[in-house]
Amino acid sequence: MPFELAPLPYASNALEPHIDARTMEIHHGKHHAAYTTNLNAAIQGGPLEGDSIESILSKISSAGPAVRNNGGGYYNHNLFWNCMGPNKGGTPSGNLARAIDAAFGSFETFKEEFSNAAKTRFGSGWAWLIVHDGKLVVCSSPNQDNPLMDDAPVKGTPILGLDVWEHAYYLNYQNRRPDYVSAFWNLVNWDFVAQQYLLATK
Ligand code: MN3
Repeated sequence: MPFELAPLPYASNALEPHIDARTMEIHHGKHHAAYTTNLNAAIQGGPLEGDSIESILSKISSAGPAVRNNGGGYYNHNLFWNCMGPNKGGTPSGNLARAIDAAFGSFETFKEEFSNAAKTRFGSGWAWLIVHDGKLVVCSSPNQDNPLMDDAPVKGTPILGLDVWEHAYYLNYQNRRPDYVSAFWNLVNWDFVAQQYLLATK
């Protein structure tokens, strides 16, 4: 079964005014679609065909750049769309909130650390909140790399991701990545992130 592009979990204009509909349409319908198509082409007929995306990423060091870039792009955007939603934002609750306090001291400190990771990632890449050995860690990665890759400098299971490629924000924010990062906090679907935290710590 080839990988398929899942529809966005909300309308393309649902994240306005924080992320505009045109950006979402191009980002999902062109960029994410291309990663999906190109991943399928890159693994077709090879030893990775039929593997789960997590399994492919866990042995990415022995795959070529087409599998790395498109496999990362496929996985990262699936997570990213689900990490956001209309009328979200606010703060996490329950076990996730306690884990954030334990790891960072407070939610505000966590937000600052994650925002800094997003703002200071040079060029194209991602900021992450991951579970590493049962603990929460903030990190970032270049290009479409992610912490599930076996050769990542910081490894773990991503539970929240923010795309800081220019294609994610340039139409609306141009060079103002910090404004886009600030706006992201109005969109975070903490229920989804809490589910991912539960799965990653089971
Ligand atoms: Mn992107």
